[in-house]
Amino acid sequence: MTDFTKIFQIDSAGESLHEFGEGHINRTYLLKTEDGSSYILQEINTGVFPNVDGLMDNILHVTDFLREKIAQRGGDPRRNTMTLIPARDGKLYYRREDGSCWRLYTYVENTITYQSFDEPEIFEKCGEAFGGFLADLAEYPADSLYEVIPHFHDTPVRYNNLLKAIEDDVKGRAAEVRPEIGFAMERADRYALIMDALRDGTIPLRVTHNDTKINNILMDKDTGEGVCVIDLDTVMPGSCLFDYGDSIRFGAATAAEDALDPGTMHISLPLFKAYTEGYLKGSRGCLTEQEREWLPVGAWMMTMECGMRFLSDYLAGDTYFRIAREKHNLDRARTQFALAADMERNWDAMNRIIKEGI
Ligand code: GN1
Ligand code: MG
Repeated sequence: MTDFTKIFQIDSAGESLHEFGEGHINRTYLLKTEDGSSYILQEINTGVFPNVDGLMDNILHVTDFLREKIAQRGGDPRRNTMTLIPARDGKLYYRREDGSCWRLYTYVENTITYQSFDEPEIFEKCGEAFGGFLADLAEYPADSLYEVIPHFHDTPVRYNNLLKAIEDDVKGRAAEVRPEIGFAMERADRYALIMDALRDGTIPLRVTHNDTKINNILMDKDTGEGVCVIDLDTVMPGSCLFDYGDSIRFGAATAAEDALDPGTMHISLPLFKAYTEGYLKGSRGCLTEQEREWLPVGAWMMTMECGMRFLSDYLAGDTYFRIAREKHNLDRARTQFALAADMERNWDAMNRIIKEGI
């Protein structure tokens, strides 16, 4: 095994190294060292994140800020946010001779992550954790953040990228996905809703996480409480509707993101309700009335957007999201569109739940 003590500021040699987690972009490993400590080692996807210095500066500044906030409210800064371990040369990551970039975090012990669950109580805790993340960063100077992936949740831009991928049709796959293309096109007049509201100030620009899948929260194995929000790569200025919406997309769904049968994909209203309650509690009253009212819009928008991103990547030949099987990205796109359609069918019920929570 590589001698990690020569690369990062750790003193004990590696004992085991295993691939870890479910991310589609970076590669993640669990490193255990001889002194019994554990670390998260990640290879940063430099195709997706070409400016690694900008990315890592963001993470350092945001975690420094969070550490102070957490300490102020009596939390444990070593467990409630991520701790980077610098490389031997003092940099925040290590660039290998082959150009690959690696970073090391301490591992937060006694925690688990969920891919799915049926218990609303767990999802409510996730909502509380992501709501807390929003509230903790409410005073962070958004302008100082480097925009890691411009237009990340700009749904009209994502739609245009889809149109471009259809036009290019580099793999000759467009003919096979006509129904999916039609589904995305029929809804095109709604994609600018959130971006327009951000631009005209109807809803505020905030510092947001932007990738709030439930597997991006570490939960305490014993108490079930959310311990730490992870995967800070896409922390950028955005809307809380992105964060809330992406969690609903992933967690309030009755099937996995890549389920083979989109017919099994529905919105679970009990899970939707539980997350909403947790998010409103965790965000400690910082949401405006308009933001609260538009929470279902966020859920629908993030689901459509993610479906369009998967579909675009399928058409482009699977160059962005890591796939484990043929048509993986098409399966993902189909589940997302099925979920968005089911949200449309349950639109009144979703809105009623939000109203009751206000
Ligand atoms: C990617 O890396 P991971 O799995 O946390 C993607 C998200 C998507 C998600 C879909 C940087 O997240 O935007 O919503 O896949 N991250 C990036 O599962 O593009
Ligand atoms: Mg991610």
